[in-house]
Amino acid sequence: SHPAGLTLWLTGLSGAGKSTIAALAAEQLRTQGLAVEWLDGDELRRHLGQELGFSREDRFENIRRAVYVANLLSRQGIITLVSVISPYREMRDYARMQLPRFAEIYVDCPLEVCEQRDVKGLYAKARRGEIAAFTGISDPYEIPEQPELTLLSGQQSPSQSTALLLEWLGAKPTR
Ligand code: GGZ
Repeated sequence: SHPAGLTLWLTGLSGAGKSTIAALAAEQLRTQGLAVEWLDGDELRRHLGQELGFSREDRFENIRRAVYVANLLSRQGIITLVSVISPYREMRDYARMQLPRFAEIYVDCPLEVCEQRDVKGLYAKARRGEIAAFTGISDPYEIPEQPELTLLSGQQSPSQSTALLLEWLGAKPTR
């Protein structure tokens, strides 16, 4: 089936590899001549959510905005990758309900691995109590119950995860 207008919703912990996989997938899909956009949590917050923090309410508002933009893109037939923690089932179900074509991709990396990698030093800060309500440490992450696809990013490289995502998409994997 053709992936036009599909929203690929990448959910998972901070440091699980959502952004890296989304970036690689976007690049490869573009190479195949497909129209692709990528909405990243960090970027969304910088441009459309400067006032938002990480309370449950603010996270929901962040997701609501992401869904709004993804919807506009989807209506134009654009494949949209969305990489946001989206820690609550309710918000992912909201996205699923709002978007015409939706796939929940669980970027599954054990907390211990994310914390060991700690690319941005956020886990260390969270452990020291310098970041309140940090997902996985002092704030919940509700594991997806029936994702369309799970990528085991704790035990495989970002390019392996991306290849599996593209294979699942039925797109011709490129290297
Ligand atoms: C979780 C936080 C927090 C807290 C800052 N909890 O890995 P990153 O650093 O670069 O991306 C994370 C990003 C999370 O934004 P999202 O928009 O994806 O979250 S949500 O879907 O819940 O709205 C992380 C950083 O912001 N960050 N403080 N307290 N992640």
